[in-house]
Formats: sequence, C-alpha cells, structure tokens
Amino acid sequence: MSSPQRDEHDRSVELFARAVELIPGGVNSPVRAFRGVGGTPRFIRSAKGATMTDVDGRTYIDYVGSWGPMILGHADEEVLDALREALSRGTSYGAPTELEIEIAEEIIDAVPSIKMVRMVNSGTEATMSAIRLARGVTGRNKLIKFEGCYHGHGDSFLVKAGSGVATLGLPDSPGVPASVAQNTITVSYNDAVALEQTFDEHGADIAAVIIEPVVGNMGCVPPQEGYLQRVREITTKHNALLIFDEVMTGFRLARGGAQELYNVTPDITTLGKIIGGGLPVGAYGASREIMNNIAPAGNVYQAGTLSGNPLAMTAGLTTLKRLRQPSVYEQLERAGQRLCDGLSKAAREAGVETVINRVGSMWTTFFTSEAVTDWTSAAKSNRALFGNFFHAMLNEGVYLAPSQFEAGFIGLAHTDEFLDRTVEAAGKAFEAAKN
Ligand code: KE4
Repeated sequence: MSSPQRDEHDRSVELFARAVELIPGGVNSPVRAFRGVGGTPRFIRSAKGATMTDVDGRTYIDYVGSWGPMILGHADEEVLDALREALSRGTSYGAPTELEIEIAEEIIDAVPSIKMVRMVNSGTEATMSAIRLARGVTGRNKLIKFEGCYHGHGDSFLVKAGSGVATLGLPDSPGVPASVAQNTITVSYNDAVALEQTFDEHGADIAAVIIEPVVGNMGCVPPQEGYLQRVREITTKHNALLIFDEVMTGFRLARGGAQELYNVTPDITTLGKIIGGGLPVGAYGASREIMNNIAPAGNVYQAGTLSGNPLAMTAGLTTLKRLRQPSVYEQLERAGQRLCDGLSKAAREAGVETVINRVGSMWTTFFTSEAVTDWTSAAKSNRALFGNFFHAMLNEGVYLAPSQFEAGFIGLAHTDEFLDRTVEAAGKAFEAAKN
C-alpha cells in the first residue's frame, strides 16, 4: 500500500474532465461526484479486501464498500471463483434457473417474515415494486416516508429524501408530477406522535409506511427505544402495510437484518446491496398471501429482463452462505466498536465536536455537538468541517463516504491493523480539519 503522499491524483483529474463531457456530472450516480465535499472524485482501478486503488496508484482503506455490498471485502476469492465458473456457462438466459430457487431459500431462511421473494435489479426497483404491491393489496394510494430517509429514485420517494438528494440540497426532484408527490406524506423519523397524528388525519387512505429501520441515508440514525414497535402498532391499527426498507441493513446488521435486531416484523421487506455480492440486485419479499398478488401469480405487474440473473445470483448466494455464521456479526460488532471508540477519542483529543452514531458495522461521524436523531438534527452538522476531514482522511489513505449524510461500512476484511491505522489517520485528519 503506497504511503500517504501529497494529494497526487492527476489521472483522476484528467479522467473526470473527460467524464463530465459524456456523463451527467461525470458520474453514473450523483453521490460519487464529491459534490458534498468538493474536489475531484478518485477514479478507482481495482480493489481487494479492505482496500481500493485509484488510477494514480494510491491505495485507500475503503469504508464505502460500494455503498454496502462488499461485506466480505472486495474481490473475495470464493466469490470470484464462483463467478468464473458461472461465466463459463454464459451470462444471462432470460429463463428460470435453479440458482434463483437457492437464493430465495437462503433469503427466506434468514428473514422469517419473508415466505416468498421476487428478485429485481436494484434497491430502487425493489422499493418501487413494494409500494405498488402495497397499493394493489390495500386499494389505497397514500404512502408515508420519513424525512431524510432514502429509498432509491422512484418518483414517490423523491420527497424530502436523504442520501444524494440531501447531499445536493435538492428540495424535491423536478420531474415528479404533483399528482404523484401529493400521495407521499413525509413525517419526521423517531417521532411516533407525528406518525400517529398523520394516521389520525389520513389513515383510511394510507396504503403503507416505508421506513429505513436503521437510517443510513441521513447518515446513520438508529431508532430510539420502542420507536419501531410503535410504528408497527400504528400501521397495524390502521390496516396499513409496514415496509422495512432493508436494502442497506439487510444481512448487514444481522443475518435477519434490522427486523431481527429489533424484533419487529414488517409486512414487506426490501433488500439489495449485500444480496448481490457486488453485482446489480434488489429483492422484495413478504407473506405468500401478499406476494401471490404479484404477476404472473396475481395482477400487480412487475418484471425485469435481468432479474435473478445467474451472475448476480452466484455472487449473492456465495456471499450469503458466508454470512450464515453468527460469529460473522460478532466480528463486525467488535470491529465497529473498536473503530468508533478510536474515532471518538481522536476527535476529543483534537478538540473537534463530533457525535458518532453506530449500529453494528455501519456508522457516521456527525460534526455537531448535539444528538442526531432525525433529519433536523442531522442537518445541523458542520458540512464544511466534514469536507475538510474527508479530504484529510483521503490524503492519509482512508476513503470515507463523500457526504456527511451517508453511512460508512466495515467489512470482514477490515482487520484490527486497518482499523487502528484508520484511527491514527483520523488523529491527524481532525487536527488538519480544524485549520
Ligand atoms: P439502489 O437503487 O441504489 O440499488 O438502491 C436504492 C436504495 C434503497 N433503499 C436504501 C435504504 C438505500 O440505501 C438505497 C441506496 N443507497 C445509496 C447509498 N446511500 C446508494 C448509493 C448511490 O445512490 O449511488
């Protein structure tokens, strides 16, 4: 791994100049553009285990992990071997395969609330399909989401959304018809009273509540004690469906996701990221009664050319099988605690006010002095200071998510050596960020 040097990234600068002429913002997903932190995004040439190497030959300890999927680490040998074997038999058939049964069995075994599952190609497809299903099943139109939560770029979700929408400060995206946006009601996260009041007013029209059970997209914000249980009670009382968007938390926080960790059972679960092992994937699942409404078993239509494709299923199934061991989540918990204790100490010693929210192996360092429990408190963070810290860490060879409103991810390849080097880098970066 190259030692930290002057911030040399000429090749990334050159490539970015070309990219912006050909691709909107030079990227194929907004949050990659470094708009939240300034500067030039690093173009990555390769990755292995806990590290990525950019086109200028600089290697970083990576805490983005492709925004969550790379829980085993990059270029895991078992995943690559399985993909090589699958590749020798072709890349896509557009016909059913045994693999799709196997990954369905694996997901259903891991997440007891899912008795039937449909594979799609992204988290956005999963959440779009889940709300269409909820509307189809209930005959109702309104949807409740939470301010600062992000569920992909489906029209219904781009209302006070998190992730890149929050990073770019986009109020609500142009192009979403008022007729669609008016069916989305936004409530503040961790406020059960506000949710109850909304149901008192609109209850009979509300098809579903969709929630990140542990939020990653305003930065990491855990549910307060009893909150998810209240959300469950309120939705049940009003016969609305509860959708846990576990695209990020699924197989991340526990093998059964946040619903296992907090012991709350949703009606529909959406998944993505980890279940594809780094290849394009999404999924949504529920009881047989609910899922049998999906075509061709039922009338709620949803389809996809590459849904369940053999390569993503191969990478995903290989990954999920490795996550069957409970020791995996014990290791991730220990790593998360070691890293975040170190970061907190480093910030304190540098005299920088931070609040670190963590659940298992996902965390966010908020540059603020008050608790971060919802979007309002998250938005008070000092984004400029975060940006300084981000670039100082990048120069120290640590690659964080380029936004205050994103979570970081620790994987099984982050050994204590990598974690301790990260803490050491942070000590310097907090000092540098202040100046
Ligand atoms: P995709 O369509 O990006 O696969 O998934 C959308 C999605 C749905 N639900 C949750 C809880 C999510 O976190 C996401 C996507 N997460 C972002 C990271 N905050 C993906 C990164 C990006 O947009 O490039």
